[in-house]
Amino acid sequence: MELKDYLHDRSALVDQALERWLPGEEVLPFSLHQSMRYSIFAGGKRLRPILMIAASEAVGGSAQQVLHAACAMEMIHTYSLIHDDLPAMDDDDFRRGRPTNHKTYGEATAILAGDALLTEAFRLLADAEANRLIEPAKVLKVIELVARYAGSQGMVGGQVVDMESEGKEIDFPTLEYIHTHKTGGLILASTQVGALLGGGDEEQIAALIRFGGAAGLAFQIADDILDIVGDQTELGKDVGSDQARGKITYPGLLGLAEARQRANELCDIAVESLTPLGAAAEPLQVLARYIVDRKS
Ligand code: GRG
Repeated sequence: MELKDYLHDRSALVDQALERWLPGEEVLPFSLHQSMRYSIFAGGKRLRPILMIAASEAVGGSAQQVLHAACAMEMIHTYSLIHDDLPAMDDDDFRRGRPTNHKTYGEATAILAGDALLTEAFRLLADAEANRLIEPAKVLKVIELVARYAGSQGMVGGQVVDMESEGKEIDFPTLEYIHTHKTGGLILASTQVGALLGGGDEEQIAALIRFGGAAGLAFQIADDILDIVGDQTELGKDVGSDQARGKITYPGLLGLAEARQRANELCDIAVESLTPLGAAAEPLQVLARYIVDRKS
């Protein structure tokens, strides 16, 4: 399987669907929809929706079965990036290779664009037309799952512990809590929802939960490493920001070599967990490697 083609084809599908589901710039209020679209179409990797599609395909489902949920996940991810970049949080000037949302539209509109993306995501997860072939109980389960992984005991919770830990000595369990919640949550949600909506059985869903957990943590360790050794232009955002903010990271606690080793071990765990899925899970194997080897 050629990773470049796979990423290109699946992200084109996601982009077309986002284009269809997000209100256009000509819809009132213009500035809000421009701001939402500015960040959504700024060239993100679409990793979470692609993982969701790959998880669905790995259990014998299709991309079409999960496309609305995949777009919802990208909207939630993009809202988190817009809010994370705000002056009250990381105060970043660049994201996805362009000025951050608040630098372009102002702080108030950026806050509201994030709010609207989060709300629109849940509208889409509940959309009657998008869910017409899915049993109502499964639709509710997906909504509940995504809310849990994104909320106070998921991504938002991880962000709060991350903020409160800045400039402090934190222990390994706290660091792992931050990583698995702040970043790992949406990645795990993506593979779990992909497995559910793709029609996976219990064993297949359990395999994709294990995969998502390991891949999510590996993703954040790789992100910590890129913040030290990555290229600012390739990344499309500032580097060195973790150290500047006094954030404890995997390489900060373990050193670069051991952090790399841990990311590779997690990648192996993720790949091993795919065994029950057979050849249909090949794209997920390749994606797990990409998560730790990526340059952006
Ligand atoms: C503000 C509620 C709230 C949460 C913020 C995820 C998060 C929590 C903040 C993002 C800060 C950050 C840079 C975390 C590192 C991991 C991460 C999510 C990186 C960006 O994800 P990519 O690399 O980005 O998938 P693209 O732009 O490719 O989609």
